[in-house]
Amino acid sequence: MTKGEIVLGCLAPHPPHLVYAENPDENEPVSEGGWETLRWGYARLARKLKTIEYDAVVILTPHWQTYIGTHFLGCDSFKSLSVDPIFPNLFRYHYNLKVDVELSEKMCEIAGEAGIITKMMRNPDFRVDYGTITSCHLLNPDWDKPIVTVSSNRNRHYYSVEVMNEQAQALGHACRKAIEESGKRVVLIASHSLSHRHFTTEAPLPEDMSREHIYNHSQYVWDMKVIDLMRDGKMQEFIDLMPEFTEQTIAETEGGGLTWMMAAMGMPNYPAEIYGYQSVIGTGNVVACWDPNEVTRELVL
Ligand code: 2X7
Ligand code: FE2
Repeated sequence: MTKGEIVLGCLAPHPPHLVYAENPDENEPVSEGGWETLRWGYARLARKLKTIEYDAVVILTPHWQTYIGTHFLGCDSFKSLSVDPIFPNLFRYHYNLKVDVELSEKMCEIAGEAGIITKMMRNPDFRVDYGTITSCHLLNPDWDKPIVTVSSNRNRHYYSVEVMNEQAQALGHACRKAIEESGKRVVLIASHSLSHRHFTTEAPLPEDMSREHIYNHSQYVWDMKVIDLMRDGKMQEFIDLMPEFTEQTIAETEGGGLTWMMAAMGMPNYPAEIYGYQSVIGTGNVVACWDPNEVTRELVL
């Protein structure tokens, strides 16, 4: 069997606002648009994804939070209505997704062998989190590839960002080994924003773009600093700065997604492709990807 590989890694933020703004058939609420800089960036990355051959998507999301170990989706499919607990006015999405259980089990097994506490989620009525649904919808609205969701263990809350950063790297190494042994071509997704201070009141019309702006200037400066590190291929430096960045901007990196993905990809030292940056209710969001293939890697923005 040929060795499996990670063919792309995407940093894909999941504000439900972006799906709401797209008005897909699956989502009940209707909008007048909004957040185009991010949505158009996503559309461009989704087009790139269509040109890549891959078997499955593996996504780590901070909205599936587990307190004992790391969990992996473990049923062939999940179908339900996902209602965002904070924004039910924006996100009531009918999903029906397929899971690559074989790959999921392999990651669970190899992470377990590495000493990580793991569990397969075998409840067919489990409600898949909106981070998975939003990032996967925006990157592949056709939903024609199986996915695996990996939960976010709450190391950051039990211990510290430093412990999260170490544990997420161990999980990344285990997932890479599992992917290689699986023989599959896999796209990874880290589903989260950067800086994460957000508004506490909603504009009367959520998509009123005259009300949208970053929460404060220091959040913006931090976001630009870490995006520059991505552009410059300095991901080890970013991961080393992760505790400081995460503490100071209350960043959603706290769930471990980016650290996990970078470790799985061998800590890229080549430039990330940047597709767009914009705030959503004050949070900082970048759509970016790491393409290990030099031939297809582009300078996008
Ligand atoms: O979960 C989110 C998020 N991460 C960012 C912005 C808005 C809402 O939900
Ligand atoms: Fe979130």
